[in-house]
Amino acid sequence: MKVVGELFGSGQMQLPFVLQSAQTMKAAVAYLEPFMEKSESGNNAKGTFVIATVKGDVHDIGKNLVDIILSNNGYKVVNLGIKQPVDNIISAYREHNADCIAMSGLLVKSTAFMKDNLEVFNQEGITVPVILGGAALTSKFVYEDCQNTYKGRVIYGKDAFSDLTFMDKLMPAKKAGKWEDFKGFLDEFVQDETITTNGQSQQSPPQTDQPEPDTPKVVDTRRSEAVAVDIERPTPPFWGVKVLEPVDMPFDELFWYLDLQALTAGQWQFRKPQGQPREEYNQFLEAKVYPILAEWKQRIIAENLLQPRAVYGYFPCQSEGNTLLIYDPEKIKAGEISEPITSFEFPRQRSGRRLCIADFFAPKDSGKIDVFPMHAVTVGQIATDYAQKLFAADDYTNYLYFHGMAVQTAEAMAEWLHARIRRELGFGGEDADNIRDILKQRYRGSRYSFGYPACPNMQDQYKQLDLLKAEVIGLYMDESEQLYPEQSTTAIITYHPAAKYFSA
Ligand code: B12
Repeated sequence: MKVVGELFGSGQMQLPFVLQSAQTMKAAVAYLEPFMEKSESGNNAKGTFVIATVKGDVHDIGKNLVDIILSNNGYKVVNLGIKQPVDNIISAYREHNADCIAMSGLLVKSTAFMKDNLEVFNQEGITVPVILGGAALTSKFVYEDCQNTYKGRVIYGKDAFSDLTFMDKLMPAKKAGKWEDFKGFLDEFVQDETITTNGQSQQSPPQTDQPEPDTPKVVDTRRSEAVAVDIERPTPPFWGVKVLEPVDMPFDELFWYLDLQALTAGQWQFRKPQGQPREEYNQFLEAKVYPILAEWKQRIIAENLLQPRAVYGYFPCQSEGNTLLIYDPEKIKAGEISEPITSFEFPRQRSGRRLCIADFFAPKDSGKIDVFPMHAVTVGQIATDYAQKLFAADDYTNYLYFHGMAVQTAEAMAEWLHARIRRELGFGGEDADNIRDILKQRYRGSRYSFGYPACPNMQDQYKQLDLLKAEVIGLYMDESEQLYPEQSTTAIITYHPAAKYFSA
């Protein structure tokens, strides 16, 4: 495993093969254990590591990969699971006398919980190093905000091997008296002075006690000139919502929309090693990776491992400044205009084209009623249940493969349904004829999801799910803004030709 780790670190071995080795190692150890002396099989771990996904967050693949790598490299890993309140983390730390605490989380909200937890660690007198990992974290946030909060040391867990690199350095340093909880590695202390002693980074902006000048915030609500108002507004095939069951969404159609790059390089982490010619990498994909994909597509269908369900709909709307007013679809059907039943407010870019999602729809003063399509898709609770089963059975490589298939099929469903909506609105003819270009948004309009830069307000998703009546397909958002089932995603859609991804 040490050699495997080194090969992975230097980019010569890819994650699925690392997991295969770990799996083999685990099986071998399980076989040998009955023949080993107690002391050998028991407490001779290199160190103890407590890991948890923080409160409100259900994502466990990142954390579980860390667990697999560390436990198969000789560490004792106490894996607490998902949605862990700080008290549980602290009790486990105390009970196991851990050398390090690790916290994982996928969502921006989780990063705030991580910071809160660090404050509690301070109050509780905990000083051991804390590793923070997960998609929404940045090293800047960890080494500035989090380090300024925590009195001990924090480490940014960029990938599942950062923890191993750190632990392999920490444990010998502790033994040699070259680690201090407040200072970190003593032999690096001098160079590292900028972010040590009091935990204050000198690279962070200087702290002042001056209060911010109290300037009222003026919200810019003027329409963007880059977005044409006088375009034809389509008529939807129906107003209100429609439910789609597995039979409406054949897998061969859904799989056509799979983003192969995101699946193979992103989820499965079959990345092109540095220096390898593209040609050679493509051959590797053809020979090794695509057969795995073909096998999983077949298994998912044959064993019914994903249960796609979706809900989508068309809502009457008009824009007013940065706000999109939503009208009652039932009233529109009856030819009546009512007061808005709800509204969404979107941020506007501060400079450049000053884009705002509201601008893509007919303004109220045009007198026209426009159409606001939305959807919500899921591959079902079975995706989480089956992934957990594979992890529990130490079937690590298949765990990674299946989890990747499940999340990317959820994404593919979102693409598929967006394409259906374009067709139903009469814009299907503008679609690119191949998936690569479709994924580059070579079609009319755009699909946005709450939580992404153009519409970051996750709270709006409660209203969206209400309008869609998403509970009909068992899809909901809990109080910590997590969608259930886990592998689900929602979208708001605009057909306006000027609509593409942007950051507001
Ligand atoms: C695939 C994906 C999805 C999939 C699957 C998500 C899932 N269940 O795993 C689907 C399509 C379902 C999805 C849905 C949504 N997503 Co999404 N998604 C992603 C994406 C592209 C990749 C996540 C992933 O699976 N990575 C692979 C795993 C293996 O990586 P990982 O968990 O990060 O773990 C690795 C490292 O982070 C690290 N690590 C993790 N933990 C730890 C801990 C330690 C100690 C260490 C050392 C290392 C470590 O090691 C791991 C291995 O390398 C990210 C963006 C990104 N590039 O990361 C957005 C992202 C997470 N999603 C985002 C959003 C907004 C959403 C939605 C809210 C969108 C919507 N409105 O529908 C929903 C929410 C779903 C829910 N259940 O609540 C945002 C979250 C930001 C936010 N605002 O909170 C992100 C960050 C995208 C963005 N805006 O940039 N998403």
